Amino acid sequence: MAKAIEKQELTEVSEAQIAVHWKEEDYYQPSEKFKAQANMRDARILEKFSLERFPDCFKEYADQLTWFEPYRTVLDTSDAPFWKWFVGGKINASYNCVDRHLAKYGNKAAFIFVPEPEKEPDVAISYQELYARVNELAALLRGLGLKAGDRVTFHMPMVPELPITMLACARLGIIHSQVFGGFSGQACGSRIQDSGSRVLVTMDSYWRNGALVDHKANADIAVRTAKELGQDVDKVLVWQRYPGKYSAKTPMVPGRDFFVNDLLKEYQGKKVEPVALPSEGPLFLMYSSGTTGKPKGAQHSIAGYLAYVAATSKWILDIHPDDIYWCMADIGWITGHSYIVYGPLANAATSVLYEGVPTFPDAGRPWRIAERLGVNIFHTAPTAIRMLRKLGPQEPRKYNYQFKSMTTVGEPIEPEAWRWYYDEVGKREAVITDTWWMTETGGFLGTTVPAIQPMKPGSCGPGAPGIHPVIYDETGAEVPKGSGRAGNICIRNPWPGIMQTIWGDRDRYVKTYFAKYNKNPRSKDWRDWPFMCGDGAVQAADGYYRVLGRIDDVINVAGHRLGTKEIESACLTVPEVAEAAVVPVQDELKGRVPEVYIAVKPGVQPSQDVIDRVIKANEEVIGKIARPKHVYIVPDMPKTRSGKIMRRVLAAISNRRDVGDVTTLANPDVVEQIRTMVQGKETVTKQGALPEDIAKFGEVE
Ligand code: 6R9
Repeated sequence: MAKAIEKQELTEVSEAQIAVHWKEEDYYQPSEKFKAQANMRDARILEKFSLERFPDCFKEYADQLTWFEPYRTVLDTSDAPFWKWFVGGKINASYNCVDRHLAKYGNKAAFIFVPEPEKEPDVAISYQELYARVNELAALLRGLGLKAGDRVTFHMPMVPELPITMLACARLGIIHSQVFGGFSGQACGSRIQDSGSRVLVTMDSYWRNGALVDHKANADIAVRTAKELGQDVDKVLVWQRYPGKYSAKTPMVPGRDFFVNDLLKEYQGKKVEPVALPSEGPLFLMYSSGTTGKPKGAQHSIAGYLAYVAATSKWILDIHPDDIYWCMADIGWITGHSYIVYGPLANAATSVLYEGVPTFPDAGRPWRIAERLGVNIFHTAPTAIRMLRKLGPQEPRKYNYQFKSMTTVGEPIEPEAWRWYYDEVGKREAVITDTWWMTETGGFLGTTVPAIQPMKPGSCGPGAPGIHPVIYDETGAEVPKGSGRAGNICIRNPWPGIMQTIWGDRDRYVKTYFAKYNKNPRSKDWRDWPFMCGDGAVQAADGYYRVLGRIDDVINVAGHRLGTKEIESACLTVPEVAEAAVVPVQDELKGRVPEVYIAVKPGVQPSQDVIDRVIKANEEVIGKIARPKHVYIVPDMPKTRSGKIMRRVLAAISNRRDVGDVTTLANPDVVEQIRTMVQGKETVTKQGALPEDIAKFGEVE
């Protein structure tokens, strides 16, 4: 019986795989003006980075950095698939992002901090000042006994103290782990535990949508959660949003909590030599959602990572030292690490750091900032583009700024939103790079090289230089380009920015990213280890990829990955809940949002109170970002005869689609009950196939 069901599910998969049709979009060419000034104008770059030249082609990336000792081996594959890049070298990321720029760019702004309240002035931090502040903080951290290889967790908002703390850690080889400031204290606590951090760095408060948030409260929850999980935190270092003043209501815990600004008094003017660290030493951890509820810490290296983000910042984002570059992401996500801090700073750029919400106090805010600061490179996510378009479609016209280059990242962008970005925001002059990549990959995988390859709305483009994607079907056969068929996009070769491992879990690393398409687990040849990205994609005849979304149980909400297992276990913390299933729902602004189905325990009456507590549980365990759009209490979950919840059926219902054939389920009747509950008595089924990521949802276990 189980066999029959499996077979049926398999047939459905392949049908869904074929059902990807979209109109071919026209190309857009970069302007002559852009081409004339671009960092990368040499069309031979693609040939230079062909597979035949791999891995030596990446020497050019290593050349972007200043080395204390040169490396000996470009790529060491002896512990496949745990790749080691630029082995034998000694290097320091803080030195490469700060010290080496002092002679030429000391007085130039490294960061321009824009506070959310519009009446607060911008704060420019020169490379010289950044150097002083990073050194003092490194001295402080060293004074606390921290050293290379220790982990420190941050739960910081978007303020200059965040990159300063990152660079101070990097100076000493301390592995930083920044948890997105909008995540809850509990989410932070579980990441503290996983990384084994004994120190938490936070800030008392920050501005968000017009309110000063008491953020210190989250630190107390984080420390408590970590302790419950078995990890003690000895010290909480608290930055002050307004130095010298405490802006939170939550009391400081004596002996545990310290104001960084107080401690720093002892370290004024102190200098710390950047430690010469091995290339493959870890630089940071970035936690990301996967198919299980357990946090997954992507471990990134010093040299490979930094070389990769430095080179891609230069050639893809086209950052020159005299550009004013603004990436409106949060440093708490990989985009911010790579393309607000490390990549731009390695290129001696001026990087704008905005504290708040893009639409605060109105949809003209980003364009006012761009005009005032002379921003000429702009980088954001489709969600922000959609939001700004909806609230102020003509706002950009009112402001006198001019971008030369723009980027979109984080989720697929629909051609219509792309065109608004191009016409209105970029004023038909700026090039757009649609950069497709993920936490695990450190930097871009799919993108055009903007002066060389034309843009195509909705497609990220081909592989970035030296990145050789391939699409495999479920059986491991290559899906030919131009076939219109979707499959699992993988990268044939390693690249310097790839994560080193999942922190503390080598097996999970191999299983998650390689096991499916690796045929020989003992092989030391990189050709045997294609990297499975976790996305579905199609490749057009011209070689451009269109990324369809996640193929695993990860929901991409406004460009941020949320694990369904994490959401489901948050729901289960409400004692009345017996079972929970979460599915992605298409959303006009955020791309996807989670919708939750719960079954209550016997004897419990379904009530609004239970629903409210489920919503609250999600906000507490994960953060407001995980707030479900709806919570439905259902009489029973649709299940296979082996007892597996059919999330795909729920996803179809939530997305107003036909549920298909459910006769093989253990309880087919419940499907119609749930459908009526959600869609109403009349069938309101939408036309058209479900997007691939939703159609396939729930098939990976
Ligand atoms: C950088 C980042 C990764 C997931 C990824 C994919 C989606 C990212 C995209 C895109 C289509 C793009 N994604 N960029 N989808 N086009 N340009 O976002 O990292 O937070 O780990 O998310 O985001 O599904 O797998 P991360």
